[in-house]
Amino acid sequence: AVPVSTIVSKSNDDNSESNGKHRLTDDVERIVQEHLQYVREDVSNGWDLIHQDGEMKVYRREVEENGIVVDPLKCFHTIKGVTGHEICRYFWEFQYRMEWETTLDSTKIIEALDPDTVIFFQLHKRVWPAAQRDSCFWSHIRCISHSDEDQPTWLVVNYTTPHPLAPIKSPQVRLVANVALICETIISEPPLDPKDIKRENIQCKLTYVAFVNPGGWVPSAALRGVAKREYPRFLKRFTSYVVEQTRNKPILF
Ligand code: H13
Repeated sequence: AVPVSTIVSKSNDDNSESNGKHRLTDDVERIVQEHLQYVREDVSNGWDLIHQDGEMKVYRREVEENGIVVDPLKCFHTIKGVTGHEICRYFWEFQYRMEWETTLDSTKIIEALDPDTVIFFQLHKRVWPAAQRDSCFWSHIRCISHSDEDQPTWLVVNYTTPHPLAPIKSPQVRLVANVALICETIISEPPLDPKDIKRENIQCKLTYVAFVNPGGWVPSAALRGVAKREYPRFLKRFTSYVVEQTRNKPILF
């Protein structure tokens, strides 16, 4: 694993000022708060269940903007033996990405804004009948604690942003995305001493939401077919990966 500090140059002009703010602090805050509101909204109205496999449920709403499919997606899953922090950590960290991502040709960090917020540039595999896509987005990880007794909520947000180190070079097409992974940890029959909690007593309740605009026209049916196949595949592969990786490691709360 390569530490972030060795692959990016930190502290640009408007980064990491003395108050701990950076040029995207307000955007990150706004989008995080939007996701925390949105995650509470249920899927009983207007959402189609497009995939179910055990605890995993994938819903989507069919939406087009100027003839382009931008279907919002909302997935729920429960994973035994891992915490929300572990799930979010493996999703956010650069060094694990290519081990679970099957839809990417490459990923790199082009800037670190603070210890919890980095900017990624990614090249996506050409999976649909159209040009290859790239993406450039800030990625932020956060822990929200509610009280001393309750387990905190962990979340990661990926949100498209422009960057001078990642200009759009035609004919390259850029994906526009607003994605969040939000996790809670459930502890069953908690022992008196928190140190005695075992993996068999924990599970993670995961919500994954995605708004992705393909950045240009793609045949609707093909795109919806790809999404219906790839999101469940991602959820299954990624969560199994985290279970495997953490199995014999101390629990990261
Ligand atoms: O969330 C996933 N991967 C993230 C880490 O690589 C990056 C993702 C993102 C995508 C695009 C732009 C910015 C960020 O958050 C897992 C993604 C699984 C993708 C399944 C493929 C769906 C195909 C639908 C394509 C719609 C255009």
